[in-house]
Amino acid sequence: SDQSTCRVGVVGVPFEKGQRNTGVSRGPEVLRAAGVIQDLSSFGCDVKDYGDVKYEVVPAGKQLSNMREYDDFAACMEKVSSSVKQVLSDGRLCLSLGGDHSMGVGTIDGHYQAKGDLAVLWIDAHADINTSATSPTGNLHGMPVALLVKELADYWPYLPNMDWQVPMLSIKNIAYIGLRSVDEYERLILEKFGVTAYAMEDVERLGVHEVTQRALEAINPNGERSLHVSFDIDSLDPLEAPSTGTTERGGLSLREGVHIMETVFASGTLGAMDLVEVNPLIGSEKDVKITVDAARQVVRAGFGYKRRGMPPLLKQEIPGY
Ligand code: Z70
Ligand code: MN
Ligand code: MN
Ligand code: MN
Repeated sequence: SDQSTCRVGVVGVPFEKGQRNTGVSRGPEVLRAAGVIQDLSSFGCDVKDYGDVKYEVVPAGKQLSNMREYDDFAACMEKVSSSVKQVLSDGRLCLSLGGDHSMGVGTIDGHYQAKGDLAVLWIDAHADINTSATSPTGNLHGMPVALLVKELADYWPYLPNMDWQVPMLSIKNIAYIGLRSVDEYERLILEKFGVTAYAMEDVERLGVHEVTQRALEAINPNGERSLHVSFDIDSLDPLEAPSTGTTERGGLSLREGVHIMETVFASGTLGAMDLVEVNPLIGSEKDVKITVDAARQVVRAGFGYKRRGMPPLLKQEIPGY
């Protein structure tokens, strides 16, 4: 069976300086403690934990306007990129556990370096496509997509300590699912470039299966590109994932999130997945458990777990007496 060919490398990114809430940096630790890795091995994946990314800051020597904590971001994402590239070069799929969504710059850069031209599925309540000139907050977790796409390269100032990162994605090869909180200039960018974007009303109109199929068809019609799925837990409704920094009501159900990832797995194109923005310091103990359980279900669906059940790994005979 193809179960034995499921090889995964896990990278933890305990980075939270792309936004203002303390606690997201503890995402990797709580996701591991809850059993994300055992979840995958329980149905046959060969999982290797590459540990958490560490970095040392090199001050850029000048202040970049409206990019909070830029020095830490630039230093950390260079390391994230190398780790993801290493996992993929070792012949594994890469699961990156965040951490805030600014880490998408590192994970997608590393994926590109290992696999070349990519398709990106960005599952999020937010578009994360502000530049430093359009961002209303200066928070870097609202900017990763704008840093990655070629079409917006000319809208950035020179970014010191980011020479390792060259905008490489074609904006045509990105699709969004789950949008419901998009800033004005983000909307302008999405329209100007005709970005494939399925907002919540599209999920309502078409259903989650059709939306996912159309998104994958738009960004990877022949399935020849390696697929990067960046899953922001705030894409889910706050009833399903309360422990995150920027909740937006009216989101995806957990079932819809799982269905998206099952459809992704079935496409056979997944190269790497990010699971980001789980913050165990937000909400009650129960809120954290609900959120972490939701994250685990979404992740295992992406790597091949079936809700209908999985056959036993070892003995393929029905035991008798
Ligand atoms: C807003 C900004 C954002 C995540 C919030 C919010 C962005 N558009 N991203 N939560 N994951 O600050 O740019
Ligand atoms: Mn996000
Ligand atoms: Mn978000
Ligand atoms: Mn086709």
